[in-house]
Amino acid sequence: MTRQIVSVVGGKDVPSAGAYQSTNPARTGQVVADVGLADAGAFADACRTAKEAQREWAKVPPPVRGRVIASIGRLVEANAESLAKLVTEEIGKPYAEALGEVREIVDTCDFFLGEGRRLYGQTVPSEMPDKNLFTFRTPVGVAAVITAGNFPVAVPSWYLVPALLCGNAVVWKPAEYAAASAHAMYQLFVAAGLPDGVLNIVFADGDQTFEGLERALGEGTVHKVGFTGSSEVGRRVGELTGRHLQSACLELGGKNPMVIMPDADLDLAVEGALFAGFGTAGQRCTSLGTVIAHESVHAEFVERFARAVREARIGDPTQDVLAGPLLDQKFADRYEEYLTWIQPHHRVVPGEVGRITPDNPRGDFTGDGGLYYHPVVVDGVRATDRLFLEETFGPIVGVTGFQTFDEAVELANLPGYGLSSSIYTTDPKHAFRFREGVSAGMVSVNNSTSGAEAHLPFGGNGKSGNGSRQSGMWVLDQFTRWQAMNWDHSGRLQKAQMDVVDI
Ligand code: UN1
Repeated sequence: MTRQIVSVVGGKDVPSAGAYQSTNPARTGQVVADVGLADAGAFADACRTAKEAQREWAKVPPPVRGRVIASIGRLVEANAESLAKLVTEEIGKPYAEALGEVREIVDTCDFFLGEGRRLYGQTVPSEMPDKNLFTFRTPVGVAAVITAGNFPVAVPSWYLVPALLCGNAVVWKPAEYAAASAHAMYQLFVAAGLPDGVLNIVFADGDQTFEGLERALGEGTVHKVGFTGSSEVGRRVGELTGRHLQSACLELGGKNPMVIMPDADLDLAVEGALFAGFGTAGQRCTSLGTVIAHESVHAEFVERFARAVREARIGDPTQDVLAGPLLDQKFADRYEEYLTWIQPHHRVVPGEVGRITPDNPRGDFTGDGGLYYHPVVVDGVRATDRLFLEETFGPIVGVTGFQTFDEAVELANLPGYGLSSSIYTTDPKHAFRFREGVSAGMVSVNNSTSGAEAHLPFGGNGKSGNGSRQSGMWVLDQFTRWQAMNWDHSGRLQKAQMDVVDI
């Protein structure tokens, strides 16, 4: 039965101004949910409601808020299989991965429930006698969180959990094509004991969201924006928030490089490249963009990589496969455009390109009518090629060669993104030099570019973000602001910088 879902603000369903259908990409045409869309006015109303609710929520002692986070974790854990099944149905993510994604919400809750009992401030020495200085973390207020659908539940939890723990209210705008998964997660969060209005979910298209956000920023009802999505939209979000003197936490695209040194374990590198390039059908922000292989191992690597790609299982995401279909029709359309970036000087391996259909099968798999694509390795990309310079979101990986280590680092940084990166080497010197030289916020050694753990700082530089970090204790700086307090008990006015104590 098709689910009917609408936005929920202050605990109440919001009347819809438009409609959208979220579909199963493994069986095109099968509707997963009828989604009612809100307009800009409803978005701005949600932010006003959130601001009201936030006042009371901020008064709840942080350890008590931590207990609510603990309940969220336990509820998500108890419902992990049904939530993961829904993620698989709605975006075609293989079930084992979807379950891992749900696990990541639980990990995030486990990490932050204890933060409710810490959320430390500091005592700081004063330059004057009989005076004490302190710092406190204060909530920012209302966070508008806008998320993509490739990680429809885990990545939103990176924002929602710390934001709520820190005493903020949230208006969450998930991707429409993953609306049912987001709505199911929202219901688990509120069932754990969040008061009405503290967490609100709004489904809206991009234009209405921008307009609503602009209104809310103008009215002073949004104080932080968390955004995960493309660099292009992230730039617009950053401009908008900046114009209103608010800040955004931006987690954007990547062109994540993998450097293969001559001393690398090639089988391990192939395994890492296969998972990073074609796991999640190449639709992670941390997916592998280009392999940069030393000339002495380049040909051998490509041969082994092509063999592994040929043997990889692509198909029904409810089964044990490396990858299922692309997320949604709009991603399939964009992916077909990336395929036009392939040039005559490129060598495409294993060979088949494009959508998997009865006319263009992959072995005996004919595509089941879903948005399945052949995984493509493009060897011989040049540093000036579009395929080398721009993010592609889907199952396509470029390969290029290098001679010196410095050249490899330069190539890794050239596209101007800086999210994830990886080096395969058995020499610690090269691993640490790579870390120093690469512009990425995340560096893997002998491991895939994707698959970061939930308690490390996650985020990028350059076109991948504005330097903000999600996850772990570092994200607290996004959802709290430091407040400084001084308390003078000398009984007289002591003037800083003027009443200097001499020794
Ligand atoms: C994303 O695609 O937006 O590190 C996030 C990873 C995952 C998160 C990806 N844990 O690959």
